[in-house]
Amino acid sequence: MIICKRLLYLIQSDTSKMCTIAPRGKSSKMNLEMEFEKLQTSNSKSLLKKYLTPEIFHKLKDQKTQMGSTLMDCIQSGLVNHDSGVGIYAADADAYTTFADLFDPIIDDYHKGFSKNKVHPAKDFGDYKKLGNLDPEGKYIKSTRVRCGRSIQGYPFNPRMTVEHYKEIEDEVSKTLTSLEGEFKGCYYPLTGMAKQVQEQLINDHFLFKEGDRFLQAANACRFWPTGRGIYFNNDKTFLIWCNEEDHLRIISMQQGGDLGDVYRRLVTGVNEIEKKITFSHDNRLGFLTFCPTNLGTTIRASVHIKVPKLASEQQKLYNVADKYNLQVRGTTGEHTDAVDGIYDISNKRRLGLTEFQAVKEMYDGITEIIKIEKDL
Ligand code: ADP
Ligand code: DAR
Repeated sequence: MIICKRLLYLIQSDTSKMCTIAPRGKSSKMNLEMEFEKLQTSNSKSLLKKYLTPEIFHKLKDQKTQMGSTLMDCIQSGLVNHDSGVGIYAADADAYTTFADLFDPIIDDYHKGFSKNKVHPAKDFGDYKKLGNLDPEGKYIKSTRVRCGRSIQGYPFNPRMTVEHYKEIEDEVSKTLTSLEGEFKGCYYPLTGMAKQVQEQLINDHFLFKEGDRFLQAANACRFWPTGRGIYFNNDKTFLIWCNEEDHLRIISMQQGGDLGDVYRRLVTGVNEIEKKITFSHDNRLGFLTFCPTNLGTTIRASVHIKVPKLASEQQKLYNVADKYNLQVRGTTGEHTDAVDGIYDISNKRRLGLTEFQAVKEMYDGITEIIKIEKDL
């Protein structure tokens, strides 16, 4: 694994703020039946509660995938966090098949009509030249980002990964990325040994992922932290890769301003380069497989950091418009955060059942409408 020289002088082994999570096996000490009863009698609005009926529970509770993943491995986060929106993650690629009786209705519900007989379309990045700059005058959009997730074929997902799995994936990913050329040329920075102030600055600048939130911690997605976790980025920090955060890889293109066409061009080119060297986990029906079912299919989230003060003067008005255009509104520092200084993270909500280009185009059209509404208010 190649550690970038310029960080060597910053290296300090500060592991005080490690992501705390029970060692593997603690959650399996959770009594599955008891936790299921508690969820059933709670006022949770999660999709897990909605679709894990007693019949489905008793049918699946003793099932295991070929890699040994259990129902508990998949639902432990939703059992602990009753305020989950979804409440389930796949412990490995097979979990989507072994526990299909539970995953299928949740996937259908979240992705607004992806029934178990529906098939995700073949990968199609389309023509980036059909997208342009959403805000050429620079009045509303601070920055634009497009990301996708990828799992490496043959490896389990977080709850079933060993520390060796994390290290092997980090080695394969860092070796592959340090062979990139041109605008993608850059360095891999492991979280292990990264100085806290460097890590915090990268997080504050929206480049690096935060340490696992309670949903990921309860999903056993933070074990052995920070081992095997890290970030790659090019010299301009416009092409970045997260290693072993929520997914094995998150591939990200981002830049200041609203030129979605250029951001998308860079992402597509970068993903195609990486896919020449690493085999990704892909399913004929569900598309690219990810840890969380909300990211299946294209796994694409195209977002802008945008200020629309008139529309956002009544937050519900902004949310209503976003719903109309299948957009999701997040806070300034990402999921489960609030807007700071009126800057919202608005992105496409749909990732499954449409092509990569259609997902990004849906965001393009929605943001175009939002800016038009803001101008007319
Ligand atoms: P993801 O689903 O990609 O993991 P998160 O909501 O976890 O997204 O956000 C990850 C990081 O990316 C956060 O720091 C967030 O502020 C940042 N981010 C998301 N969209 C943009 C954007 N358009 N411009 C700048 N940073 C962004
Ligand atoms: N908070 C969890 C996950 C929702 C989707 N976000 C991801 N995958 N980062 C929930 O069930 O609400």
